[in-house]
Amino acid sequence: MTSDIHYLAPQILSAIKDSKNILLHCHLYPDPDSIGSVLAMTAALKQLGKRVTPIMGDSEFPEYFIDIPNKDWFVTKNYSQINPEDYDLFLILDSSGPHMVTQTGDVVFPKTMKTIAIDHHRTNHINADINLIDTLCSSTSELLFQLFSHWKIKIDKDMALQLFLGIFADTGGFKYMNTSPETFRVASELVKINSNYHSLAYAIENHHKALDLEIMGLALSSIEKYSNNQIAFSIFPYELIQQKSLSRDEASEALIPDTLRTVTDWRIVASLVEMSPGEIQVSLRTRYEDDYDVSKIAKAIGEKGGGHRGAAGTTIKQPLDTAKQSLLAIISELYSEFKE
Ligand SMILES: [Mn+2]
Repeated sequence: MTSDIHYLAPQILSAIKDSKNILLHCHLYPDPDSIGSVLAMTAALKQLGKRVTPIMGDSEFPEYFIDIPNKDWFVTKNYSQINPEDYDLFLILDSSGPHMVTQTGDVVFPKTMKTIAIDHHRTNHINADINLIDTLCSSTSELLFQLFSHWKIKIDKDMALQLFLGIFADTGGFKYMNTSPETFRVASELVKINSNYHSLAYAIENHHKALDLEIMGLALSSIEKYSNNQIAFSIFPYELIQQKSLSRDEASEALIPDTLRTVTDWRIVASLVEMSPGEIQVSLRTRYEDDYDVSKIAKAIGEKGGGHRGAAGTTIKQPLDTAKQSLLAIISELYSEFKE
């Protein structure tokens, strides 16, 4: 789905101009695209003379990104901790569904609050009042660059850095398939405004704690292979989380799908972490995006599943062994070559 930015940019701008109090949020486990797009949009709205509140959302601000400018603009609250009725406009950035607004409670949008979704996920199902969903865009940050051009917003040094790093992170440093000539053009424009991105770009890709490596090691030593070694899962049971007294954030280091994807023989890989008994977080990858679409697998199996052809995630509410079997069953149902 591609919505027409030429048609929607003026509509979104007039909704902004008509509003008095605007809400922004970061999604769960916010990445540089979530944080960068929210901070750059906050700056743009300030330029337009608007009152805007960016809330941090469900997760804490990631330590590796602490040097990003204006991070103190965030209000450390999630959607359940604010009163949505205080706002007349909610710009929902980089979030494919209500579960990315908050997972701490039901997501209800009051009638008095207009909603606008601005996103690049193919699985977006927010159904806001206005939906600018450009699935050909690498990132929400790239989409905001275009939106700001339509609105004739001046992109300052801080905004340029925020948007560049959002693009950098969502394209895996311009390696993923979502990187287009337009992505490079936008990145080039941003780097002309602020070329001082190197240390933060390095920090995005390299910010482990010693404990992270230990957890990854445990996940790596748990790999199970199926369908003639074409499918591989790493399995991290809740027992290990208890044994090591890991927080949810620490346990999420056991999600190692990108490491699994480095193995050329493995066509589809998944990392399973049992966050609590019967709650399995699943992260899926394929390096063969022409042949497989892991977002289809994620959508078919779990709650709140979604993502991209090469990378997707979901949560399965089943016991660990059942979840594993269901995942294998869905994969072979969608791709008959894996039937054993
Ligand atoms: Mn994104």
